[in-house]
Amino acid sequence: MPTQNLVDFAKEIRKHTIYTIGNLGVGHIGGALSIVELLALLYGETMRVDPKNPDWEDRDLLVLSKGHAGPALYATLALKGFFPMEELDTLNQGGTNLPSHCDRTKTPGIDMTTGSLGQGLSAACGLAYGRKLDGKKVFVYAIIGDGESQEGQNWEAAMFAAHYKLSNLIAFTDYNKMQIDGTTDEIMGLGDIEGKWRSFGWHTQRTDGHDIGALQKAITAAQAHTEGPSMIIMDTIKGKGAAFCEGDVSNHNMPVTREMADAAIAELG
Ligand SMILES: Cc1ncc(C[n+]2csc(CCOP(=O)(O)OP(=O)(O)O)c2C)c(N)n1
Repeated sequence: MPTQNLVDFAKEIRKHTIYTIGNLGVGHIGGALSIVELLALLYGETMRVDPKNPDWEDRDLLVLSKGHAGPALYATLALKGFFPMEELDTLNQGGTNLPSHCDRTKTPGIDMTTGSLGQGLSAACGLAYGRKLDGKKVFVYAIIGDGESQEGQNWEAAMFAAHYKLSNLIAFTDYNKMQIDGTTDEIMGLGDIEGKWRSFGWHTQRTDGHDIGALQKAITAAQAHTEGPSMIIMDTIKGKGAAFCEGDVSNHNMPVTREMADAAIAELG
C-alpha cells in the first residue's frame, strides 16, 4: 500500500504543475499530468537521489523521454529541494533554467536532455550499459509516450537492451491513448503493445498508472527481474486531475489561464 505521504506528494506535484503552466499561460498539461503518480513514487520512494548533490555518481537516473512533460518533473524536483520553488515561476521564459522540454545542462536533477521523441530510450540504454560495465548497482528509469512509441528508434533500443541484458533498465510507457493530433488508435495504433515488448525480450507488466500501490508492486517486480530490461505499461488518463481538460484530446499543448489553473487547484483541495 502507498503511504499517505506519496499520495499527498502526487497531489502537490499535480497542483504545482497546473500552477506553473497556468502562470505561463500555455503548456503540455495533458501529458504532464498523466505521469504525476509515477514521478511521486520514483522521487518520493524508489530512486536513490540526493537533491543537494544532483550529479552524485551513484544516483539512480531518470530519462523523461517524453521531454514535453518537463513541467511535472520540474514540480517534482522543486518539491524535493533540487532548486527553489520560486524557479517554477520562470518556466519557459527568457533566461530560465526550466525550458519547456528537459535539458540536463540547465536544470539540477535532470539526467538527460530530451524532447526529440524516440531518442530517450536509446540514451537510457547507454546510461544503463555504462553503469553495468562499471559494476554500479544503480537503476536507470525511462518514461516514453505511447505516441512516441511509434518512433522506430525505440525498437532498436528495445533490441539493444534485451541483447545486453540490461536488467538495470526499467522503462514505463505512459499509455494515455492520446498523442498530439488525436488518439493513438486513429494516428497509428499500437496493437498489443505489451506483447510487442515481450517479443523483443523484455519483462513486461501492465498496470494502472494512477494507482501508486500498483506501481510500487510493478517496480518491485521489475527490480527483482535480473535476466533483462523491464517495461511497465501504465494505463493513464491524459490531463488526469485537471477538471478543465481531463481526458480531452485537445489537452496536448493548450492555453491555461490563471483562473483555470486556480479553479483546478482549488478542486484538488
Ligand atoms: C521527433 C519529434 N517529432 C515530433 C515532436 C512533436 N511532438 C511533441 S509531443 C508529441 C506527441 C507525443 O505523444 P505521446 O508520446 O503520446 O505523448 P503524450 O500524449 O503522453 O503527451 C509530438 C508529436 C517531437 N517532440 N519530436
